[in-house]
Amino acid sequence: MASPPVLKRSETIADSMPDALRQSRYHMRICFSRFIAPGKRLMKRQHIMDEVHRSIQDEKERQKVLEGLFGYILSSTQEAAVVPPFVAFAVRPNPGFWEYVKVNADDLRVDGISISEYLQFKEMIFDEKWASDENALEVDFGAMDFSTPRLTLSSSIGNGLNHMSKFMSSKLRGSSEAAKPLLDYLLALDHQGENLMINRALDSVSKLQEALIVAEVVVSGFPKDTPYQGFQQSLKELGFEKGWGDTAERVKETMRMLSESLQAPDPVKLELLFSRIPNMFKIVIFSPHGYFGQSDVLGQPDTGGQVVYILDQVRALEEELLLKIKQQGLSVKPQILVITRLIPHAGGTKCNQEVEPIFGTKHSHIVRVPFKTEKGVLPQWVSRFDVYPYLERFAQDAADKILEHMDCKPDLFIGNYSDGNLVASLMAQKLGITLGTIAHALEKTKYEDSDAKWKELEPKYHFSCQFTADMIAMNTADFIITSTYQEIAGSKNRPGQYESHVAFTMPGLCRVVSGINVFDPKFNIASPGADQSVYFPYTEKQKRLTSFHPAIEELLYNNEDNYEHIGYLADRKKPIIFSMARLDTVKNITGLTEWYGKNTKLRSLVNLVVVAGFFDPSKSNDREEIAEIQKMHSLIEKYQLKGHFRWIAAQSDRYRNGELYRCIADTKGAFIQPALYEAFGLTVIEAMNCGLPTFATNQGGPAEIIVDGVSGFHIDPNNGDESSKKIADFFEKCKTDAEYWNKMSATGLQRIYECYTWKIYANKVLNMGSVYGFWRQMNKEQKLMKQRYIETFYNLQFRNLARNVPIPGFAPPVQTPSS
Ligand code: UDP
Ligand code: LCN
Repeated sequence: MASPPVLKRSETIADSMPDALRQSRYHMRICFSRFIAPGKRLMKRQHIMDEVHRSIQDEKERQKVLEGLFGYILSSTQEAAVVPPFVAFAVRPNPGFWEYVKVNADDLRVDGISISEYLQFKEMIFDEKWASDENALEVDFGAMDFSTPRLTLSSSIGNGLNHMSKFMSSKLRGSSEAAKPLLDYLLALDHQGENLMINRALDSVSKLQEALIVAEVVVSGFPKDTPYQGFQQSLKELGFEKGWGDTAERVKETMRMLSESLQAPDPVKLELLFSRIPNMFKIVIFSPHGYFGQSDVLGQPDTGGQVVYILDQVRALEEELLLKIKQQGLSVKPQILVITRLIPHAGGTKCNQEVEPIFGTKHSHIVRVPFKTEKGVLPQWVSRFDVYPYLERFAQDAADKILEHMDCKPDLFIGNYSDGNLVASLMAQKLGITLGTIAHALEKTKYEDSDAKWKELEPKYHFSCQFTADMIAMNTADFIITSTYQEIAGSKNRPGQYESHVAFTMPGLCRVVSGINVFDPKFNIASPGADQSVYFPYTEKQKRLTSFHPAIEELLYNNEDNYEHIGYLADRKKPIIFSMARLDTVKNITGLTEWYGKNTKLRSLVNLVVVAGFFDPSKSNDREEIAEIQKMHSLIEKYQLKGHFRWIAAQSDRYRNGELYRCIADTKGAFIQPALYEAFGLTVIEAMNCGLPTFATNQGGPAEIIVDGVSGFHIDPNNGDESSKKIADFFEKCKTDAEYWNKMSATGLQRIYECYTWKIYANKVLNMGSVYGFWRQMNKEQKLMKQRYIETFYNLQFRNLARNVPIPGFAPPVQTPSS
């Protein structure tokens, strides 16, 4: 078979496209006149391909064109803005790499164009007047990034820490002068006014180097396991303070790492050194919107995996901090605060309580701060899309609370989601603290053309605020934590969530020619895990939470409808296919219900059980959820699902949920995650941890978690027939091959243990805090300049947008199902 055409490295699309068009000029003329015939429009790849099919009806001819260079260019095209006689293409040959060209449909002339020109073509479709306004606001964060190193390979994206260490070591190499930033950094280390590692006696690189040689000799004279106190005094006389290690062996190792880094820094040693430096004791994590709580909140609108993630993250970070501090030979107590919103009308949850210790930790708390308006404290829950007017005031109030709870400035801020990232950015700028951000999901990619059509969507989603907040946070962040590669740079065919912020336009508001650069080494993949004390394999019989079995039996098989479940399973011998999610459109629980309803073979093989939302639309105050509830009821009727299908209301007890996954595994069933798009998908790893074979969407994170056919299966949410067939085929195969189910269960677990645990995560994130904290200081000047640009953007753009989001009237208390 002939290999598919690829561009030579030196060739641009603009160079190669004229040849590609020339190869089949006759057909190209027809194609391009079809492209432009309906007038101005935005075409996605599929539309373009459809038009090519219609233009070249002879299959052989079409095949020839599509297998050639033109076919390759089209298959790499994400979209095309048609403004007759021009068709402007946005081509993405590889993750992170984009090129823009325009073709004149009349004479097939090709010209390379800039991002800005391409975006103007696009704007012509949505807002012609604005597109031709010479003074339309262009946003260019890239213009400030002149000294930041960049990765060059798609495959290196997300591996920023590694690259940063290389870059830093090259900067520190060569002379005492070059190594001075490291000395200054160490001299500034302290805990509550007490020096750590070194004191002012060692105020030059040469003094430090000489003292290290002597100190190593001193420490070598002690047995390896001698505690630090055994030789503390001798080191103090040389200018050394606590923080090097808890035993003679560890102190010696750390000293050697520093000596080597001062002599000739190498990235691996430098990264290791930074993983040992005592620079991290207090962390503040921001997640304003909520319900954010530890019980009775999951399944509420907007309260899903983010809360699970943060609570598990806190436990993992605290554990890792305790270990590190012990190994540093210090007796400092770490502290982690999660700052969220206090909701007076908390519907029976603890979200109206100001301070709550976090279960499973010794030193970590949730601290709640209310949203204040001119009329006073906002009493009710508001959707995450509507939180923007409250955030500035929230950031100020939260800063006071943090300083009240911590007796000194924190060492690291971590933001979560657009609102938390914005608040953390404002505070990090003000207090000069290292900032890591996490998106969980960037909304931009969830809604097609959410940028170009922002005006239409604005009343419902306020994307103008959200995308502006996202850009402010991405550019303020010292490092960005993502759960998967695809979150940053997508896959071969689909741009990543961050990548979609590289260049975009919101006609009438701003044209972003450089929002973020996915080759920036601030991007790091650190995937979360699932709490393995809750989600463990169904085979671990002695650990199984059998006390839940009667309740789970009731939940699955009781024939009466009640407030917790509707529908019933007539044949309980069949395996169960199971799904659990918030009842958002994007979770596509209604899609799964429909696939099941339509596929008679699947219905004959398995029962369907879903845990999602409520049954009564009047109980929900979330726009999307209400529509989904109504759709579920109509599907149950349409496909006569009673007897095969059980709909269980949102479940908030994670221990019971863990056992529920395992009970589904007992039926030799499977977990199905059918989302139209899923940023990561915690339920996928929960199910896999329980040993449940898993089918998950190929749109987003799960495509990376699961290796299709090896550790689970991918399903296409946009092709229900194919997906339901794939599930039915699996169960059919299990009938003839008794071992197949066990094999898929075991390979899923293996994948989890190799890649998705909280221990791996916590270690990586603390190392990021340490390395990027140092880089922040080395790169002070550039950081400051960019900061001024961000501040201007915040003041002139974001504040006005946030003011336009309506503040609701104060509502009376609401009852949630759990209250
Ligand atoms: N969850 C739950 N009860 C429900 C629905 C979901 O406890 O009724 C939990 C689920 O176990 C998982 C989280 O909420 O821990 C959902 O996370 P995921 O990443 O799958 O989706 P998100 O809701 O964050 O979009
Ligand atoms: C938000 C989402 O949408 C999920 O995909 C993630 O798993 C969750 O947050 C935790 O990061």
